[in-house]
Amino acid sequence: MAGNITFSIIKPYAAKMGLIGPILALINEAGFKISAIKSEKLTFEQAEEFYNIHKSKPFYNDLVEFMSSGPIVAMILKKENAVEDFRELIGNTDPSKAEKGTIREKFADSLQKNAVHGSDCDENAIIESDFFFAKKERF
Ligand code: IDP
Ligand code: MG
Repeated sequence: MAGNITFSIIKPYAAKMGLIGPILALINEAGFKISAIKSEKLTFEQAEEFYNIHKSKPFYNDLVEFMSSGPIVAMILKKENAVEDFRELIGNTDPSKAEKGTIREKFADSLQKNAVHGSDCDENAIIESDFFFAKKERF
């Protein structure tokens, strides 16, 4: 059965460019409830751990550097079928391939600076949520 939470990050460049509000508006309009939210700046080591799954990829080091380059907004989002529906809302990893109206199509700058993160499965949604949020920070 599909889970009802996903985890998302508004990435540094989008946050810096004033896109937090517009991105949250699209998330809200798509029917997601915000269960937890905070702004923080990851250390290089924290970003390494978060993206550990991509350690062997050629883009790993640049990605870790980028993700620790400025403040991000982390959030847990609630909705039926959250992981799949959120992946649909954000669009393809590569914004040039993202469907019209998706968050990445609208707000991404590049493949790396693609505005938002979204969990890829229920198991990772839980792992990623636990990485950022204590129980008392979730509602
Ligand atoms: P996803 O964010 O759509 O799940 P992943 O394949 O998990 O995509 O990649 C994680 C992040 O790494 C992407 O969101 C993007 O910021 C970055 N990334 C992925 N592929 C590339 C690449 O080929 N070049 C540079 N950055 C990449
Ligand atoms: Mg991914």
